[in-house]
Amino acid sequence: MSDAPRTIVVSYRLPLTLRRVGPGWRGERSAGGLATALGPVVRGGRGLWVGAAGDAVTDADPERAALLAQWEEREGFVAVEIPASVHGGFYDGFANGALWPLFHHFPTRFHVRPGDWEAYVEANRLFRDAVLARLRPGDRVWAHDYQLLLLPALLREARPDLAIGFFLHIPFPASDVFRVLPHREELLRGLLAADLLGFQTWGHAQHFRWSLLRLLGMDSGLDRVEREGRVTRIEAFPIGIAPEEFTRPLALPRVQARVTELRGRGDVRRVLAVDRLDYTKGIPERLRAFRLLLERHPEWRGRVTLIQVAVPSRERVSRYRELRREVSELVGEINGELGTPEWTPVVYLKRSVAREELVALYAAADVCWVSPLRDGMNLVAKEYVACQEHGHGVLLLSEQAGAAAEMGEALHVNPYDVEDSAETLLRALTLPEGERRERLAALRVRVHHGTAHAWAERFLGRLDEASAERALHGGPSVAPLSVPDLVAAWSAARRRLLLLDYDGTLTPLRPRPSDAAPDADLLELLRGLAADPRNTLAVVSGRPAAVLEPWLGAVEGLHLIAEHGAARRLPGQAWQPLRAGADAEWKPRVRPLLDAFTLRAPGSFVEEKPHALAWHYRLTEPQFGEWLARELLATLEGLLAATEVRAVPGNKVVEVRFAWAHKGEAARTLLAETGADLALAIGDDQTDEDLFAALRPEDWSVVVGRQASRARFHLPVPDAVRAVLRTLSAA
Ligand code: ADQ
Repeated sequence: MSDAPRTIVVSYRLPLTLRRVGPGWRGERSAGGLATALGPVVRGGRGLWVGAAGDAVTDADPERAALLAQWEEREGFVAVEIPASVHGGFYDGFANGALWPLFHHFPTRFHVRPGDWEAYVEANRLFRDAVLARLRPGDRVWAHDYQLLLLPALLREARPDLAIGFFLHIPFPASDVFRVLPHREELLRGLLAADLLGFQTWGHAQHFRWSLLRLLGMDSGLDRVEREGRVTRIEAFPIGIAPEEFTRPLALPRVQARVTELRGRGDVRRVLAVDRLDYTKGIPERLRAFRLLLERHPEWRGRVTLIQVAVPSRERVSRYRELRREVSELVGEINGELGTPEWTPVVYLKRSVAREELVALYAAADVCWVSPLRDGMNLVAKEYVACQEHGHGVLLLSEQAGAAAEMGEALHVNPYDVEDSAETLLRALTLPEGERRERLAALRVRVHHGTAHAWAERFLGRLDEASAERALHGGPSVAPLSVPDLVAAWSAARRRLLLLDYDGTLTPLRPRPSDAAPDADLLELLRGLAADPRNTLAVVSGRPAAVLEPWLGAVEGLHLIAEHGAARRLPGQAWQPLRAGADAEWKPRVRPLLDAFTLRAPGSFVEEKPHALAWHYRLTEPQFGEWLARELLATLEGLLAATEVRAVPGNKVVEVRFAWAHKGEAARTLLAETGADLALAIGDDQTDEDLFAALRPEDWSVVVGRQASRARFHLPVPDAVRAVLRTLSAA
C-alpha cells in the first residue's frame, strides 16, 4: 500500500452488509449512488471507508471479526461495531426519532427518550475512535450525514490540523424548527469544527447560517463562518447519480424486452412512484391526490395506473409501522372503490425492486411522480430522467425536494396541496409531446453533468482548498513567546513600558464581570513591577474608572487607562480624559436617539459610561437587530460628522465614543511620554489588536490564546502571563 495522502470516508453504513448464513457470516456489497461515487475515492489503497456493516452487534463473534478484518484488508472497509445497548438510543432514538423528523420539518413526530442523546454521543465516539486508530499524516476525512453531526468536533479535538469535510444529505431545517432540539448548540458546534460543510442546496445552507446567528450569536458570510481565527466554509453541493448505472442495464436486450412488455397496450398511461416507505416521502398524500383525480375526472378511469414501488425501512420505529398500515389501507380503499375487473388503479409493490426491473419501470413510465413533503435531494427524480433515454416522459416534482432547486424544467407541485397535485398530474398526462421532449432534454443535460463523480470531486477539491487556507491563516501562525529572549531584551533596556490588558490577560475571564477582582498575588506582582524606576506600568482596560480605581488604585506608581483609552489616571493623580478639553456636550444629543432605537427593538438597552454610550442588542431578534444597527450607524454618522465622536459597530453593540478613545491611542501617548526603548503589550481580545498595532516593529506584542492576531507572540493562558511577569520582575 502506498503512503500517499488518503481519503477516509465516514458514514453510518458501509456499502457492505454482513448477514448470518447458517452458523457463519457472509458479506454482501451494496450498490447505490454514494457507493458508486465514493468507490473510486477509497479503492486501491487510496482511502478507507468507515461505517457499520449492518445493524447492532449483540455479542463478540470471532468469525464475524475475522471476516471484517478480511474486508478491511482487501477493500479498505472499516467496520464500526456498535453494541446493541448503544445502537437503539443512537439510531432508532436520537438519529431517527429526533433528528430525522425535525430536519424534515415534522416537529410533531419528534420524540427523544432519556438516554438517546448519550447513546448518540457514544456512537459518534465509536466512529471517531475507528478513524483515529487508522489515521496517517496527510489523510483527509469526509464525514456524512445526520447520524454523525458530532464527529467533526470529536476529531478536531484530537487532531487540530486534520482536514475535515462534512456533507449533510438531508435538509437543514428552518431555525425555528431546529431550536426545538435538545443539545442544539452542541450539534452546531459539532459541525463547525469541519473545514468544509456541504449542503444539498443553498437554501439549506442559509437555514444553517440562520441557526448559527440565532442560537450561537455567530455572524457568517455567505459562504463561510469565522470564529477564533478559524474558518469553516459553507457551500451547496447538490448530489447527483451515476447515470451509467442506469443506462448500462437499460441497453441490455432483456431489459428492452421488459420495457416493451410493461408498456403493453398503448391505451393505459403509467405513472410511477418509487420511494423508501418513509413519512417524509408523501406517499399517502400522493395516493389521495390520485384518488381525487379519478373522482374529478372520471374519463381517466381505466386509462391511467399508478405504480407505487415502496421499500419498507426502519421498521423498528413505530411511526414507520403506522405509515405502512396507512398506505396499505389507502391502496386497498382506492382499488376497492374505483377498480374494475379489467383495471387496477394502484399497483402497489411493497418491496425492493432489482436494478434491471427498476430501470425498465423508469423507462416505461409516462410520468414519474416524485412528491416528498421534504427531501434533501431525491435521487429518484434524477434516475427517472437518466432512464428516459429515448422517451418523452414527464417529471412531476415536489417543490420541497432539494432536486427542485436544480430541476426547473420539471412540473413543480406543492405536495401538501392535494387539489393542486391532482391538477398538476392531469397537466402532466396531457402535456403536448413537443413540450415534454423539450423539458426532458434540458433535464437530461443537468443529470449527465451533475453526476455523483463530479459531486465527489468538487467536494474534495474544495476541502483541500479550505484546509490549505486554514493552514495558512488559522492556527498557530503566531509564535510562542520565548521567555529567555524577552528577558535578555528586558535586561538590556534602559526604559521599559508595560501595557497590560486586565480581563482575560491578568485574570481568567469570569462569567460575572464583578468576580474578576484582583487577588493578593496579582497586586503583589504589579507592585513589584511598578516599583522599578526603569519601568512604566500601565493597565489598559475596557472597564470604567469606577471599577479600576477600587481594584487597582492603591498600587503605587501604576498608570490606569479606562474605557479602552478614553480616560486615564497618572500615578497619584485624579482621573481625566486622555485628551484634555474633550467635548462633553455630545451625550445629551445622542442619548435620545439611542432611547428611540431601544423602544423599537425589544430586548435592547443603552449602557451609559462616563465617556461613552453603548446600544446593546444581543437579546433582540438577530436579523432585525442587525438591520436596526445599520440604520443607527448611518443616522449617527450624520449627527456626529462635525464632532470628534464616532459610532463604532462591535459584537452586537453600537458604541458611541471619542474617535481617539482606543487602546492604540493610549499606547502611542505613553510611548511618546516615556521615551521607552522597549515596550511590552499583552492582551487577549479584539480591542487589544489596536494596542499591538500601535507598537514599533521591534516591540514585544503578546496575545493570550491561539486566535489569529497581529501580535508577534502568544501565551496560552493568564497564568502563563503572570509567570512571565514574575520572571521579568526578578530579572
Ligand atoms: P433517501 O432518503 O434514501 O436518501 P433518495 O434520494 O430518494 O432518498 O434515494 C433513494 C434510493 O433508493 C434511490 O436510489 C432509489 O432508486 C432507491 N429505491 C427507493 N425505493 C426503491 C425500491 N422499492 N426498490 C429499489 N430501489 C429503491 C438520502 C436523502 C435524499 C438524498 C440522498 C442522497 O434523504 O434526499 O437525495 O440521501 O444524498
